[in-house]
Amino acid sequence: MVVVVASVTDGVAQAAGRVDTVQVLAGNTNTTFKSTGSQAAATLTGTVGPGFTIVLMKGSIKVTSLATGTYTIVVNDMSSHHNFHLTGPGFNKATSVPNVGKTIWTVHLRVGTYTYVCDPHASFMRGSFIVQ
Ligand SMILES: [Cu+2]
Repeated sequence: MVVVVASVTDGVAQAAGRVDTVQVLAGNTNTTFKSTGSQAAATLTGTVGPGFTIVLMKGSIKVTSLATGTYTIVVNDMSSHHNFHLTGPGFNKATSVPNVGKTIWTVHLRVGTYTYVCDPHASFMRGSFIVQ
């Protein structure tokens, strides 16, 4: 398992754990993580609620860009009024709105744009990231 704890400060990436490549592009807003196929899937964490917030993180960093590959996504649905719905090339899964709790997905990310929303509030509870 790859455990990544990374922070980016003034363009300097600091990582603890086994990281094959940490590539920092244009400061702290465009960070690409890459892991090799011989390792277990890296873990992303999606969180929706309890308020009107939805986010996908890798460690302490909001995901904006990822390398292709297999990832484990742990979704924490913390509200019976929201859900977490991820769509993109080859993937379309959602948690239910009334249910709360943890859901784990395995996703094979392909080149393209992935978007996550809360379906009842998709106009403003949303985010996206690119896979390249
Ligand atoms: Cu919502």
